[in-house]
Amino acid sequence: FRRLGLRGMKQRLLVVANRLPVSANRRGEDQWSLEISAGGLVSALLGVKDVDAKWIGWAGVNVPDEVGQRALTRALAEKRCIPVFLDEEIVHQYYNGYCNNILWPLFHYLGLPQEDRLATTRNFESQFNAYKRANQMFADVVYQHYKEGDVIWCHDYHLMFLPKCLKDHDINMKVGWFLHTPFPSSEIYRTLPSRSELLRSVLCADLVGFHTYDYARHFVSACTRILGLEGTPEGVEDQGRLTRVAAFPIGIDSERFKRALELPAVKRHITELTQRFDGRKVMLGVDRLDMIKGIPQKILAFEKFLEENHEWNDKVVLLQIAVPTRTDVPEYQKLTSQVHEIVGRINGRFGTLTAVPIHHLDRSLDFHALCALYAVTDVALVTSLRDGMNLVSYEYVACQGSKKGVLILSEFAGAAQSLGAGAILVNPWNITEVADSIKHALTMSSDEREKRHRHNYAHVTTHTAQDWAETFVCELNETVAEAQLRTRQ
Ligand code: ADQ
Repeated sequence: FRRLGLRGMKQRLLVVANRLPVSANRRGEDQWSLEISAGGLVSALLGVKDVDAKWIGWAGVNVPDEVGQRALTRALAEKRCIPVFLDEEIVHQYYNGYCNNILWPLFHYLGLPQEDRLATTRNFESQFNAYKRANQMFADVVYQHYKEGDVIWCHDYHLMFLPKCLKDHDINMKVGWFLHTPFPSSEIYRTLPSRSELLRSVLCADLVGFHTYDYARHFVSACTRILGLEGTPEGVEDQGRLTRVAAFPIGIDSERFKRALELPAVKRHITELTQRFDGRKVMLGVDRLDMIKGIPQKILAFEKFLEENHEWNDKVVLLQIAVPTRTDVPEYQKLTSQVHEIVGRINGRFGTLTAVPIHHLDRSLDFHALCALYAVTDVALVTSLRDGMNLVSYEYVACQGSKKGVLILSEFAGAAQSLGAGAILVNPWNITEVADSIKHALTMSSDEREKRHRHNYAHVTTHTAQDWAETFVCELNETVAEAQLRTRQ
């Protein structure tokens, strides 16, 4: 924390997110095994050093008994994590219901799931009440661990009600809230029945952050149009109190990826993969299996490319690695079947006895295998229909030291704002455009590849996760200090 002048005196930071960065598995009555879990926020905060940070969140398991809760709390303490225990009913209503069925699709411009539109409307109130109850449970755990001067950093759409709970408890708490998804246009946001209550709660924070300037602008417009408040270049003003609103684009710990490429295990993977795909160009997709990631659209675009460029049929392969998420939700189950069906059809159509054009894996890869894949592939295809930022695009660039692979990137990912000059930008809904971009990427001159890569590499290595977190926390401290000064004057 150079800029904070806090070297030697660590800033205490309470990071509050829906999920802790670990998966917990019960091995006995009072035995737990813990494993660090994949995900955007986890990857970003792993890169932050020099703060005394603790995580508060749900461990992702139902632990109804006190013996289990005490044992899990002890095990998590070693990883600097503090659990919030949520029972099955609240998880169903708050997490599956309000967060994943209502806020997630709405914030990504997907609307509500078609067939349960009416059911969702009917259940709305009970799910919103559960959401508020759950946020209050997170707040209760924060109160237990809070010390004066701590910075409390609330994350994401799961915890929009938390800033209000915290400030109602103690107005002097330093509270920041950051959204990892897009904040949609106010025309979309205003359809949400609980729109005003959520906005008012978020405005209780001292600092509100988004990945891009556009998301921040949408949020300020929502506050002016829905609440009638005044938007200023600094943020939103309500009766003399200013909530600072700004863009803080996230990054990755690029050094961690660069170091990994030097490890013998990763080098072994790279050699194996290079031999395995010798003579073929390799394209890569790495996504959570979520509708926002545009996986069916990406695969259809690849099919169109094969259809129109027969000379490439046995010279290119698409590796699509998709981590299953929210597997108990029917919409996601349908998406999985749809992807399998399209992949099967294309492999049947274009495959030969010895090779298939698409390798699709429904699973997570370990960090070493992922780095090796990023390093050996010629093209990365990131075709999200909407994405707050998209860290996969950053990770790919960080691992492309020598190959200078091409990034094809959706214009609807926040990353398009930072990597747009080096990537080929596409509208993921237009499969003809994506198919043409695949051809462009595969046939691009080495000079053009080098130039594009240089731009993106410079960005990814100088705008890191650590910078992101430092800037946010620094800005939060300054915002609070300025507000205190104004009150004294
Ligand atoms: P996510 O939607 O999870 O994050 P993303 O930013 O791409 O999306 O991060 C995914 C992370 O999971 C990456 O670090 C990636 O390496 C890892 N991952 C993905 N698939 C994997 C696989 N098959 N095997 C192993 N690891 C895998 C949310 C928002 C994003 C935003 C981030 C951070 O939706 O828009 O960029 O938070 O703010």
